Amino acid sequence: MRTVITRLLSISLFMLLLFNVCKAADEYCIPPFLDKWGDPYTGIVNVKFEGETTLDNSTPYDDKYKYFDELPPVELEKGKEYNLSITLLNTMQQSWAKLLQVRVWIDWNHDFDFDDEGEEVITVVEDSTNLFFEELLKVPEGAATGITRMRVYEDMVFGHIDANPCGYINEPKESIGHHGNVEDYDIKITGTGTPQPELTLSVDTLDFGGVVENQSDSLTFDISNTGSAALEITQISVGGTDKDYFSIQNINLPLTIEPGNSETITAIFSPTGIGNFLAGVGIVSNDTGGPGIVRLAGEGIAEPKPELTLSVQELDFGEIYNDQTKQLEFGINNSGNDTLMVAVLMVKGKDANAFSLSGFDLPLNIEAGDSVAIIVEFNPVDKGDFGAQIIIGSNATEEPITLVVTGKSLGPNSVLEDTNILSLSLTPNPASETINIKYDIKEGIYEEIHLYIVDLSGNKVKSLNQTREIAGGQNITADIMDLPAGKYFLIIESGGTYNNYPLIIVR
Ligand SMILES: [Ca+2]
Ligand SMILES: [Ca+2]
Repeated sequence: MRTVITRLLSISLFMLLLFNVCKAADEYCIPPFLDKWGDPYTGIVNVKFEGETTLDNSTPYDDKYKYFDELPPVELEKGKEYNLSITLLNTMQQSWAKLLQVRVWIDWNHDFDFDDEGEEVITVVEDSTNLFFEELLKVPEGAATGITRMRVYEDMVFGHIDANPCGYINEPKESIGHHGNVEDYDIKITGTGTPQPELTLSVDTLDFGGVVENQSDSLTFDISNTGSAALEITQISVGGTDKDYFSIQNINLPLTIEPGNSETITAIFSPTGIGNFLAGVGIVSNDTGGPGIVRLAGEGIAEPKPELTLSVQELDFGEIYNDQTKQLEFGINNSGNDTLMVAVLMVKGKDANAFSLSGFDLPLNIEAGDSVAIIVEFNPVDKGDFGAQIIIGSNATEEPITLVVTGKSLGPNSVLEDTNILSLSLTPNPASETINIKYDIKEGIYEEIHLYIVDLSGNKVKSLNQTREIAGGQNITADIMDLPAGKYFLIIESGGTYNNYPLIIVR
């Protein structure tokens, strides 16, 4: 491991050295003059730069490329303006040969090239027969202090494409200025520049996330002045497609922020609809870098509320006997987007005692999208029709809602009117395969007992037993598979009296 680290370290050091060597070797490109191409028909005969010190250099027109490093550098102060003039000579008399082009580059950031923004300070191309050019040049506030380079270029227009500082664009092998002249000068940049304000924002985007429709939320951001002069803010405004959903808390303008200080701005999102909304805050100031912009994003969402729905419109238990119970279920569903809280769940009405509810505790909380099954039991104590209402009180509705429950009792499963029979039970009922009949006969009865099944029209559909029984308990099991589903009566006949017992057959 140590070896690897040492090797890595060595490589790093080597790269660092190489980098420094390369850096030390940095110098400006020399325009690739090809002497065999053309004669210097035109050229620069004077360059005058009136800086804090003045350059006034007269030269032959035909000196092609020359770096005048023996001359003292022209001193320029950051932020100031200076006049630069160039005088040319053209030995050609033909009209086509009189058109001249001039470019001047200054390596303001001193990175040994002339390619950075603002470094081509003079551009005159194609339409000039002038032999004298001058321009007032402003030294950028951000220029690097120290010695740097200016390159002055001149050539005939005709037959030559646009130049760059190191050759012709797209044709690097062609000599730059091969009917003209290129001159390099040293420039010395001094000064601290004019203090400038600089607007810096604490965020690019304020994302409000979800805000309930017709409610508001606010977020803040800071405008800081990271420059060296007072920042004057003249306008803060909201723009963009959804600007109506956003606003800025009132602030007095113009607003001055001293260097190093900041101001907190409050943005407000007030969705009056549902959906995603985008806008932006634009901040206009004396920072020349353009307005500051903070993007605004937010989503209008529906107000959270529970919504109660029932799985059934009503509950009908149908028909059962008194000594039976029957259970049915219904579901309470929450189809809303907030928790449903059921505080009241009870049976009311004249027959409330015949019904009971189970399967829950109160208060019953049902999360959004969930449902709970409620068990309702019907246990009638008398023959007849029963009706009641299940009352459901919750935070979903102003008034409790009701669910109607009904059921019918066919009466006791075994009631004996025949004085010869003490008791009878018929199970199961409803039945599907077999029925079991138990009955007791009084002491001293010698009548024949007939048991049979009739349909609703009174037709005998099945005979079960016909015997003269002795007193005591009797037990008959009968197959009813051959009878279709429906309502029947079990008839027990004894001594000329008949008793009917409802029988329901289900399939
Ligand atoms: Ca010259
Ligand atoms: Ca540069």
